[in-house]
Amino acid sequence: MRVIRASDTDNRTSRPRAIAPRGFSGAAALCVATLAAFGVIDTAAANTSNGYNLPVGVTELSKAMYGLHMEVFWICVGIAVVVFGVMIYSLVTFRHSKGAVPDTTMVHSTKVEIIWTIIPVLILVVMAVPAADLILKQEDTRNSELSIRVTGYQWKWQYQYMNAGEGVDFFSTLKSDSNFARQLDSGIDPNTVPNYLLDVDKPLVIPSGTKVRLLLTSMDVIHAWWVPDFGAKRSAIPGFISELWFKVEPGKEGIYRGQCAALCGRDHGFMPVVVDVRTPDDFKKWVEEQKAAAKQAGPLEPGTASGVAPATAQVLN
Ligand SMILES: [Cu+2]
Repeated sequence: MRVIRASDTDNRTSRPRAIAPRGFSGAAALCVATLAAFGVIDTAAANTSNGYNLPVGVTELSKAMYGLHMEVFWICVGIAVVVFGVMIYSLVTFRHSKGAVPDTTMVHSTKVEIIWTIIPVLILVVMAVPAADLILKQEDTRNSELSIRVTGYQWKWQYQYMNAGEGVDFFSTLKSDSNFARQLDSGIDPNTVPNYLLDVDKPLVIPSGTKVRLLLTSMDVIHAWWVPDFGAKRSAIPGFISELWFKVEPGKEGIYRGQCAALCGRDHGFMPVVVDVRTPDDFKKWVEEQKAAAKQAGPLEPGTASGVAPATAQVLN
């Protein structure tokens, strides 16, 4: 049985996509991961994670998160090298077959206990200070230039613009080609569907170089809005409004993809997030187009979002 929602219209943008190709071969991905881990290549331009590490992303926050993550990673590597180094050296050098005799003088040593307490505390402090600083930065939604209310539904997103985009209001649902291919016995090979389950009929459009604040809530169950390349992930909880902000660097315009990150029911895997980042001028034009289209469509019934057909479903056998 196939269900086609009336809002499943094809709204494919002809703009170039910044996403890395899917179906990356294992060896190539491993090379990229290795090179990226050592900072030899800049994976930020590729839009997605290489599958082995966090994506560097395209926002100030995502880059700071990546930096902190790598800092902690290298501290862990350092600890592992020291601990395993001492362990392996001791096992080899002082092995029984070489006539080693257990040292009975170090059964208890206050000096050693103080040292092995202070060193881990210092390491934790070294990691906690930048982590706390970054958390505070993440929560600081002051001076945002564009606010958008994001409401999660089973299983789609609604975007309602404020500030410069006031009046723009639409739903974003799984794109029809993915929706057809996902149906049981559809006969469609998902590998032939571009951006399978990661594409929508109408993406969220935002300007680059602008501090965008999302006000997240939900109309039914807990959802989570997540775009890895923005370093942005937050729960959308019914009855609550949570905030999230990001600022995409100028020059990083393109399509960015994410998913609902909270298990929100049967079709949890079918409510992707797609963000189309445009230059501020292109964004202004887009807002004007949306407003003109809404005007042309005439007054809306209360509670209906503009730019979207009524949420009726047509059932095909
Ligand atoms: Cu969800």
